[in-house]
Amino acid sequence: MNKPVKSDKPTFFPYDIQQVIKKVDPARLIEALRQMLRIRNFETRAESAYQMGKVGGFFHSYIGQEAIQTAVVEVFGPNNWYTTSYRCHALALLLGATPDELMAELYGRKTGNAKGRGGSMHFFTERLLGGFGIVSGQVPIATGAAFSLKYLGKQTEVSLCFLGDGAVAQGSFHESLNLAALWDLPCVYIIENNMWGMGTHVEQAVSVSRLAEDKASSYGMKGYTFDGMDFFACYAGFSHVFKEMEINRKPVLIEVVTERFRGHSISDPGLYRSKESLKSCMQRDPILLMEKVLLDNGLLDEEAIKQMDKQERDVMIAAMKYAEESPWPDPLTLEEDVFAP
Ligand SMILES: Cc1ncc(C[n+]2csc(CCOP(=O)(O)OP(=O)(O)O)c2C)c(N)n1
Repeated sequence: MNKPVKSDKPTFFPYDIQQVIKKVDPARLIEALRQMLRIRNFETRAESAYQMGKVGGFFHSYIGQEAIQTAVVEVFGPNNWYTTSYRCHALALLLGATPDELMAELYGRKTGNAKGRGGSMHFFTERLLGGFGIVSGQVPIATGAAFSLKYLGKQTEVSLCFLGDGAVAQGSFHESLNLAALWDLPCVYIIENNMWGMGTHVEQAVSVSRLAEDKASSYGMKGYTFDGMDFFACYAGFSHVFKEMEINRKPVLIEVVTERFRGHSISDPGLYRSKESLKSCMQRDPILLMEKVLLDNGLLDEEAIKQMDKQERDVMIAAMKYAEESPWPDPLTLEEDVFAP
């Protein structure tokens, strides 16, 4: 088999941490760290519930990628339309779903976010149109949301679509981006490139190495690359995109380079990558990087961080108790809210 022809390395969007610190209210930065700790603690406790046999079905952790969606929601705010893949726990938390309802959903209970019918891959909120199990299934949905916004003349809202590197090779990705560019739809496509689509490395699945920069130009869109391990890089990059979209309302394609610290799903032992390479990615843990910046700039001290982490851990332990004590759905309701064409 011929080796794919690779283009140049991506050009990371330039940013200055001090500029972000100067611009953003310190309380917002501290809140962003809290959100990242909330996501990490939710994932960690939910994993343990899974291991105890309390949770069934699929389970895809967002650990390692926390900085990205935290920065996006911080910059764009909750009053937009969001879609993502099955790796959807973090986005639901960021858009206001409570740990109680999400944990109860994982436990399959009546009080769950989707009444116990969706499980880990299908969280929703008023503005999260869903986590989607089909790779790239969310991309046409997000494009449709952007079409609706344009059709309805909603000038201040955009559609934001998260997808994995594996989705870039899908036909629906191509069709969606082509239409979005052709019709000037206000959609932000965000590829979270965590290097792996299950056990397949991105270099074996996609023929170019600059997922946004190379692909975007083929649709006549702008494309950017951000460092997904650094909240400040994401904040600066997405702020730039936000400002551009306010003016031109055109679609844009972004690659955020990141790493997942877990297997593809909870049942994946990750034998396709070495322990050493995983260990070296984990040295750039987005939470530790963010904590260091806040500490170095005197915005928080070690004790405050420890307290925050403990508070979030306690919230998740309480959520597990809530889920455990919640009723199961009544089997008589099995066919309710189920739509099959
Ligand atoms: C259309 C389709 N093909 C295959 C699968 C099986 N599958 C589930 S996840 C996955 C890998 C996707 O990787 P990526 O898009 O990089 O997202 P990540 O899991 O890394 O977040 C595959 C092939 C699927 N769910 N849908």
